[in-house]
Amino acid sequence: MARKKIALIGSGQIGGVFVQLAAARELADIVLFDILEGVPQGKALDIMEASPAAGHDIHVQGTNRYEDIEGSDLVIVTAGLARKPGMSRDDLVTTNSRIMRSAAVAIRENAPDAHVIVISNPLDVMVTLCHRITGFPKNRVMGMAGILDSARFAAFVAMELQVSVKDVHTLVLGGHGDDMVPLIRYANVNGIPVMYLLEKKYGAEKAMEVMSEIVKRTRYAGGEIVGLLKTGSAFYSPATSAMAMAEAILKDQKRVLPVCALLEGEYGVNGYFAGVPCVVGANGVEQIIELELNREERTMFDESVSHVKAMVDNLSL
Ligand code: TXD
Repeated sequence: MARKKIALIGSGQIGGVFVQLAAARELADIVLFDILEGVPQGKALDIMEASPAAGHDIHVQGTNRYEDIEGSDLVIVTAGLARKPGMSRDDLVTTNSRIMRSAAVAIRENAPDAHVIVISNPLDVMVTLCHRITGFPKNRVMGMAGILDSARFAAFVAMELQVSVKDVHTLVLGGHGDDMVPLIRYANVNGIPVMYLLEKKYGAEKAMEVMSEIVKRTRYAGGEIVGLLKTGSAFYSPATSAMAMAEAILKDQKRVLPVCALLEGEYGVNGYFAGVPCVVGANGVEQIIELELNREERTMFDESVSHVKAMVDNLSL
């Protein structure tokens, strides 16, 4: 059986880390595309030259020609500007929308049967554009943000409780913005509610204060890294989060993952993308799982989605 084929549209910080992670897993042959001449070719050659030491037998090609993504099973879009200090994700919309329009047309023309994972920001808007312009069915176009945001939430919980990250499970829903919705009620350490463990450690009142700080840090985690790096945004954690989605699709893993998916009535939302728990497998977004949200969670979710709606409704196609 021929190896699967992944195309990266955008060979920058996230694209480069993703390729190394995918090569280490021998997940698929990979085509790295970028408009910068030399960058995709150089990174591809570097990964190929690492292969004897790394022990991975996959082929990685760098290109500036969209034609070379032909027949990809999976396309991952990271093309676009990243934030600089002081910028919001929304500040990227004009430039990255133009980039997404060209990328989506190229995907439609060269990889018409591919699944597409969009990473570029503002994520919820970019995945909407990609879906509209490719015309692909909703199960084959998805955005990566919820896994990253949930991982950040879990990392901060693990740091606070000093437990293994392997045992911390969290969910963040809604848009990939500062109003994202970390679900405190669902946060657990191998089934033990995080709030129970925080209350044991601090008592009820301080436990809520500690959790509020964790939620706040989760919401602003992207900006925290942009402020530290000054030259761009996070790339290890986004690339690793996208890998979970890519692997779930290419290995038909039926993972339950927070994914930016097109809602058509679920959660009371119709015709907009938002981060919700999904079953991800060979057919992409195979199922959307509807949670029972309490009043506070529903209010936060609706507020987060209304921000996405405002951005999307301002788009021309
Ligand atoms: O969780 C999430 N979804 C976010 C996504 C997490 C972190 C970063 N997020 C966004 O991903 C970020 O705000 C950016 O919009 C994208 C990519 O971030 P990255 O850090 O990889 O940016 P780079 O290093 O600038 O890489 C972008 C590449 C760069 O090599 C450009 O030359 C290329 O995109 N680029 C293009 N490629 C193809 N086609 C066009 N038109 C194009 N324009 C730029």
